[in-house]
Amino acid sequence: MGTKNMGFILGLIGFLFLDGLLLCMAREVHHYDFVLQEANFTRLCSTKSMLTVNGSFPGPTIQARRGDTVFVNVINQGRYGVTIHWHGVKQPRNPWSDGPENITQCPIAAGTNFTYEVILSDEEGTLWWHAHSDWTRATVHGAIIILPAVGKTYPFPTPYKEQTIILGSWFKADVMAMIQNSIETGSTPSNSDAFTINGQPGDLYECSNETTYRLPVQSGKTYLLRIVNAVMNEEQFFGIANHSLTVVAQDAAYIKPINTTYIMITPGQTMDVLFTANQNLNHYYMASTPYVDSGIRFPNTTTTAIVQYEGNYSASSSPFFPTLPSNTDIDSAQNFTNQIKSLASKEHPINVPKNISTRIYIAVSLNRLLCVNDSCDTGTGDRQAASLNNISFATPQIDILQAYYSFYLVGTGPGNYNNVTDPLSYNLVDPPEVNTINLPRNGWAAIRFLADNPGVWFMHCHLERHSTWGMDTVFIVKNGRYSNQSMLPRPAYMPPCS
Ligand SMILES: [Cu+2]
Repeated sequence: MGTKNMGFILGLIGFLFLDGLLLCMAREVHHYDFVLQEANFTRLCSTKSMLTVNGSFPGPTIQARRGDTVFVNVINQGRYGVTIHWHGVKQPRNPWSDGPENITQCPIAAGTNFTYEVILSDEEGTLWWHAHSDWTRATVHGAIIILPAVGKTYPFPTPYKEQTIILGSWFKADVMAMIQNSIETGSTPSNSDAFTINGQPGDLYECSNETTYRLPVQSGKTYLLRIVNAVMNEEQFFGIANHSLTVVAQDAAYIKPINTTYIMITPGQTMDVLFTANQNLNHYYMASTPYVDSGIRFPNTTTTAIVQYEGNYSASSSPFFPTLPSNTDIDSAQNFTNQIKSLASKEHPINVPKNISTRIYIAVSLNRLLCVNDSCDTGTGDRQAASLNNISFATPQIDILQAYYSFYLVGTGPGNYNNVTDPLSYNLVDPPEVNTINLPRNGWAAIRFLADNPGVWFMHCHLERHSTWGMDTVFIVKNGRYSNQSMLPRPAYMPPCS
């Protein structure tokens, strides 16, 4: 090898070393204060007091870069104990800050505070945070934006602007009182009164058209929407009139771009979506409406916001409306979901387990439980329940520790799972890496993950109603052989359990 070549290689090593050094130095630490406080909000002609973070609904956005650490000091000035969960943050070796109530910690009591250490690792894109105590997440949630590391770019053309779009549920009643009553009486929790986009129901609901969320756009520019489904109980179809969407990420992992006129997004999921303002100067609705694959009664309403072109023109008297699949259109939902594949590029590789050491079969179902001694007033003598392998989870009064996992969705299909033929169709090349999936009714899904994060972690249905009824379990992952495979030490202070 000539000296010239050698010099080049040495230079390369130096460069790589420097690059690594710069990356280490670039990992930032961020601090946020989250004050849990009651605040008055008026929607649908009625006013209520509800729990918020910093008085806003949706709550504040956390912004960081890949690999950063975020400290969030939660100061509880509300009336009851609450915890906060960082949905989709893997928290390597740090289950202590994951958040689900009585799973990894006891509630942060009213009048006390607790600081979460949110450790980002390979997540990139959009995630979200939400309260994880009963149904508090209805009003206590917000986005987590994770930008590429310093010096890195998106694996798609840089958008002109970005906007977070949070889909939510609005209940006129006090959500905590409603769910307490429903648990005590065995009755089915009330349906929401509206869906919201960035906290506003939009033009199709009473008393709402003055406050409809509006997104100003410049003709010819491309926008990135970071869409979070924070709805309590319903999957959603979402679209923008006359504009096609390009989905580029899901659950803070990049995917192969999907061009579509609508998305189907499940509660808990996030999707990053590009659209270009390439239509005539006018006003266009973006809309979100439930997708329901069972025969149950659901709130059949639609929330809207307005994409509003800038410039001098007179807009149509009513904005154009998107064409979305019908609320029970299973094929459209599955067609969309089946298109999602990991980007699986050199920059963003995947690591789907190929050799499986433990197989776990879980049957997910809705059930009826007998009420003992007339303990409920459902009129039928039994109450609604939900289960995994026919066991309804009962949340303990002490904390079981939890850590966060994402997993690969390697297969899904209708009917009963066949453990001989169905694995033949698994996608082990570019399965999406997700933290929440849509499980088709009367169907199955196969997921794979490497149990490399010690702790106890909560696996549950993100339809709040089902989770309340017991469609939950915990996985316990033991420490590995070495200290770097073991849980970090317990923080000096954890909220006491009593
Ligand atoms: Cu969640």
